[in-house]
Amino acid sequence: MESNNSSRKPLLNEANGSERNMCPSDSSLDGSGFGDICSDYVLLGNINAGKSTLFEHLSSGESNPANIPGTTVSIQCGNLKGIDGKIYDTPGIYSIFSSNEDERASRDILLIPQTRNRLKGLLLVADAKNLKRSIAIALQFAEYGLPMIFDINMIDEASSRGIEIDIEGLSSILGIEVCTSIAREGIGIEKLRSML
Ligand SMILES: Nc1nc2c(ncn2[C@@H]2O[C@H](COP(=O)(O)OP(=O)(O)O)[C@@H](O)[C@H]2O)c(=O)[nH]1
Ligand SMILES: [Mg+2]
Repeated sequence: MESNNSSRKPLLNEANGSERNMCPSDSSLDGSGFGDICSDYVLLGNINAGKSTLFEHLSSGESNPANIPGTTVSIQCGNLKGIDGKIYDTPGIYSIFSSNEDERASRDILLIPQTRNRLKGLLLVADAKNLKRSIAIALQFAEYGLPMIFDINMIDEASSRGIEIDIEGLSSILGIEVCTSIAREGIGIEKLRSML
């Protein structure tokens, strides 16, 4: 992947730009009563990318199911370890356009006022062996106008298959922060936590 094209327009820069569709100064508009505290993150990504494993590392104490109206899907919510705020673990998604209940829940959590008004950003979890699919999802979620962090997980499996990833190049092309992890071994977690 090229990394030296500084004139390239970042694909996702609007997601991390100044026009964030978040933290309304007057939360009474939707009656959520949460104020304008934006501290929470939603883990999103393909199935088996390592979201739940990361959730275990990033959260502390008990997790509880979040209530998403109109769905019986369980989305776990926990407190971020060492940081004020919460983190949500969502079901795997292939596309924001999918209509199955699991994938709808992963989208709807970004829309309902109770959660949306407190979101600081999205944590996209990618399987290093299937980056294209995860980048496609990141591009779709950019539509929500929320800041994103792109974590490339399973780099152990990718490197054992000879897959090399230009992290800086990808970060520059996407216009968002990119980090790597081996969630199963707890590697990369502190770096990721420092980015939240
Ligand atoms: N090799 C490897 N396996 C991982 C890594 N992270 C998670 N796993 C494993 O991948 C499987 C799916 O992980 P999970 O967290 O359930 O994925 P989710 O579907 O995105 O929530 C589990 O067996 C994890 O132990 C990693 O970085 N490397
Ligand atoms: Mg999971």
